[in-house]
Amino acid sequence: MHTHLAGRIALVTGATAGFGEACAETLCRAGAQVIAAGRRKDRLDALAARLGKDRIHPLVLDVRDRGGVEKAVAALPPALAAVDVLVNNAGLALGLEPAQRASLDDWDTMIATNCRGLVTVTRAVLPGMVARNRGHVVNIGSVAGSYPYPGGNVYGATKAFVRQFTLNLRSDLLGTGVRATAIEPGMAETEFSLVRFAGDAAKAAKVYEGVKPLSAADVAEAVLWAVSLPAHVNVNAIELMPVQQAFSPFAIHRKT
Ligand code: NDP
Ligand code: 8X3
Repeated sequence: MHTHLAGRIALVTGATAGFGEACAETLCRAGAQVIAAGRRKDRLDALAARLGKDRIHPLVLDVRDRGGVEKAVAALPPALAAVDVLVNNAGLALGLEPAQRASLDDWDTMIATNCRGLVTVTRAVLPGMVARNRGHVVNIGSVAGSYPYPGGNVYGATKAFVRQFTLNLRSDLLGTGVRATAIEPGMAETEFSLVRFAGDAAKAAKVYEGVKPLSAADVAEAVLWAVSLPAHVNVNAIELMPVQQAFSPFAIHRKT
């Protein structure tokens, strides 16, 4: 166990699974106190039981609930209120249908979670960071925010939002000691595909067939690196992919 984050407080959203859970564990093992947020209380409690109730503070939170987020951040115990690292990770993809067939409800949920939820938590935590002149906002984007693919429509667009919001944060935070980083992973095996395909485990497993995808721990390692650099260094963005993933050529539809 390293201890270089000792004394630092991290708030991780979506800490009940995948990247968020791995980030909570990695930051905790590096010495931080972690506020682990998510909707599934049983999983947060299990995380606290595993890593230590004095190290992990479970926070049941739906990032789409603006009032709930504002109240929860304002009500953090004084010892945990000065958040140093915010990992805005909560998010999801729903469906892989072309835009003309996709569900508008799914689109709404992705926008509400990946965009509105992310800015709501950021807006609640940021004033304290600026007042203390220290802090780091780490936003989990995706390669889907930079490269289009069929069926990526609104999901990819929400992640492009995450990338641009992160860069715009950098502009607004200039002159403060507060940092902002976008982490943009490619294919990673978590519960992501299970959620995308509404619990269809066979369809989700197919996504990773014959591939060694990124793991949640790989992504957490990138987050740890970015937040561990000296205070004068800002990593704007990290894009990472499995070696077995790359880019398609332009798609051309030819008339026959
Ligand atoms: P998982 O499905 O494994 O984890 C998603 C997490 O987000 C869960 O902890 C879930 O918690 C939480 N979450 C979802 N909706 C809400 C909400 N309304 N309020 C609070 N928490 C919520 O997926 P990943 O770990 O893969 O995904 C994490 C992030 O990484 C997402 O933003 C995703 O878009 C992004 N990403 C994923 C990639 C991949 O290939 N896996 C690649 C690139 C980016 P709960 O349900 O308990 O609330
Ligand atoms: C998750 C990766 O390629 O399924 O953001 O969109 S991808």
